[in-house]
Amino acid sequence: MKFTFLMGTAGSGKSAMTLSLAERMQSSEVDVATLNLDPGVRWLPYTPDVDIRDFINYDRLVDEYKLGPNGALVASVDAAVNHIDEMRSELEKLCPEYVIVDTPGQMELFAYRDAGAIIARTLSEKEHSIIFLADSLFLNRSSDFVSILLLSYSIQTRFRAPQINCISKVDLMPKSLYDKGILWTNDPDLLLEEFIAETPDLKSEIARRMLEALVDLDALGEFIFTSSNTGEGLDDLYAQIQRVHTGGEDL
Ligand SMILES: Nc1nc2c(ncn2[C@@H]2O[C@H](COP(=O)(O)OP(=O)(O)OP(=O)(O)O)[C@@H](O)[C@H]2O)c(=O)[nH]1
Ligand SMILES: [Mg+2]
Repeated sequence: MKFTFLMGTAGSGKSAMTLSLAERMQSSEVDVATLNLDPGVRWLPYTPDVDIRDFINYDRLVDEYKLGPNGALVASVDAAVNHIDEMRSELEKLCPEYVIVDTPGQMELFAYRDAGAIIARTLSEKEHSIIFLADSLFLNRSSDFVSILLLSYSIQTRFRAPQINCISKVDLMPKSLYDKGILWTNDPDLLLEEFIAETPDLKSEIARRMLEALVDLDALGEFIFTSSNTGEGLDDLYAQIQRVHTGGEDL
């Protein structure tokens, strides 16, 4: 079983992508299972094959420990570590080739707490990749996009797994924004030029060094433009998943 974890900012389209990516892979006769790791979610656009909500009762944690919504999510994700074996054995019964994992809306709960990396590593027995979704609205300003690159790189440092970066919801982008996004993701010099022009208060030398470091760290290259609504980019995304899991890269 190979695991790919969908991560991204709140509302970036992780759950919608879980469904559309699973359907895309199934259409190529690939055996795929879905796993929901969001304990607090009320509604999902797909029916997960394995669901953290069957093991953790978010509402009970709220009532029993008088927790607020984020406190209960923190407690839920930490508690999920105790159910890794059960979730793995549920998945093993299905014996899929790939497991697509939907993660909690509040990305920092999963990404920046130890529990997230422990779950990813242990559940997958280290056969995991990350799909990082950046909402297309972050292409409106160069400074927004640079912030997203920093966020994407911070996920790489936390999980140390092969990572595929995607822009999500590209069907919502006007053509001019789409074209600009393609230029930025392919030409760091152009992005730097606009970033410096937009942020004259930042010292341009520091901005240049920051972007250069991101480029050297491979944080910029290869953003796949995707839409769960139209299916754009899903062929590329599937090809990348196959490449990172079978192409001999370190997992
Ligand atoms: N137009 C468009 N809307 C999308 C797309 N993907 C998701 N959405 C919409 O964006 C909203 C959020 O999508 P979700 O899939 O719930 O996003 P999420 O990242 O799972 O959200 P949280 O788990 O709450 O953080 C929903 O209204 C979706 O219908 C897309 O490709 N195109
Ligand atoms: Mg979701």
